[in-house]
Amino acid sequence: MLHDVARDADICHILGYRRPVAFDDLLAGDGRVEPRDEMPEGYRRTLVRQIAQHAHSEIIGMQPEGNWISRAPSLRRKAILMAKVQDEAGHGLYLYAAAETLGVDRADLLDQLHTGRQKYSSIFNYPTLTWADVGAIGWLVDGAAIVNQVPLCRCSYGPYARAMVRICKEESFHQRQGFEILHTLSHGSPAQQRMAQDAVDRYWWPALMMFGPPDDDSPNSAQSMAWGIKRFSNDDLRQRFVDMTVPQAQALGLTLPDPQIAWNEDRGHYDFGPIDFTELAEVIKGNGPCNQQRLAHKVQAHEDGAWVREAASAYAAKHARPTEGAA
Ligand code: FAQ
Repeated sequence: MLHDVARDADICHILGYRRPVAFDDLLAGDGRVEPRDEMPEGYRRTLVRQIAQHAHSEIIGMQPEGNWISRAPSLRRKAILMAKVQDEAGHGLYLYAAAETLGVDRADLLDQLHTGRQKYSSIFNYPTLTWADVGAIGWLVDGAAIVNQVPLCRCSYGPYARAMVRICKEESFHQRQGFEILHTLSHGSPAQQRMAQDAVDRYWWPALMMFGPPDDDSPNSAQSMAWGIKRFSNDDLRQRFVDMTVPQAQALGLTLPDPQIAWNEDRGHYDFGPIDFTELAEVIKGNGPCNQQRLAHKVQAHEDGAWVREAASAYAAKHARPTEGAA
């Protein structure tokens, strides 16, 4: 019965109309909440917070890899990296559009990012020191992003869930290109092997922190899971990422910088060592190695792009369709 409610709701959405369905019934039937549905204010605010943070991450996340576009080791690598960085911009745009369906203004979200009132993912506050870091970001950071984001394709909020479907397909390509870069380096000269290992050594722990604080310390998780925004807890997703990544590291011939990683037959999972969550807290507070640089660069790019926004607005006004009754 509840599943019928959900299926009807989805069919109505596809046909472009929607019978009102009570919020609790939609959630109970695993249906999708759509922008015009009534929703609790806390649900709306939580979505705006998460989607905006996610959008900001995609946009700021262009910087560490963008840093290597001009220095990619071949034309092929350069073309692939440019396409990837462009994909991240696209992801940011889908996500800002999804946030706008909740009645917020994109300019306001950007202002909140630029003034430090909204967050972006901690991982983008680490520097990309060598070409191998581009591989490590693709393999580990996009790998972690996929594990976190595939369940978001089933998020209870329709526009966010639908945006995630395409984003996840693209992240999957990104993850493979990172793996391929590291595979090439780890099967190359001793210097290339060292470069690949060093990148993995530096990115492993920050990648694990991307999943957020431990469940006991995660103020938003319980409510977000009850609302069907998050489908799995931070720790469950982190474990899933470790389980997926350990065999891939073996295939690459690289070592993960954690001597405590070991298969636990009883749990059916890999054990791993303690994460230094004080580092995550410091990076979130703004004290990571690149926080200031990332934000300053973003603000500067926004200011430099003012003329583009003005030109686009002037063009739109000039070509606006006349409204009914206008001369
Ligand atoms: N960094 O109660 P929770 C990408 C904050 S992937 C910074 O557990 P929640 C792809 C959290 O906001 C990266 N802040 O929070 C790419 C909250 O603060 P608030 C982006 C963090 O929301 C690849 C507080 O700590 N992905 O961009 C972090 O339930 C390569 C308490 O935490 C997403 O955003 C962190 N790591 O769970 C692009 C995915 N962790 O707002 C370019 C969607 C926690 O209460 C290149 N988001 N915080 O003041 C999510 O799944 C969730 O928001 C979590 C956090 C899991 C990140």
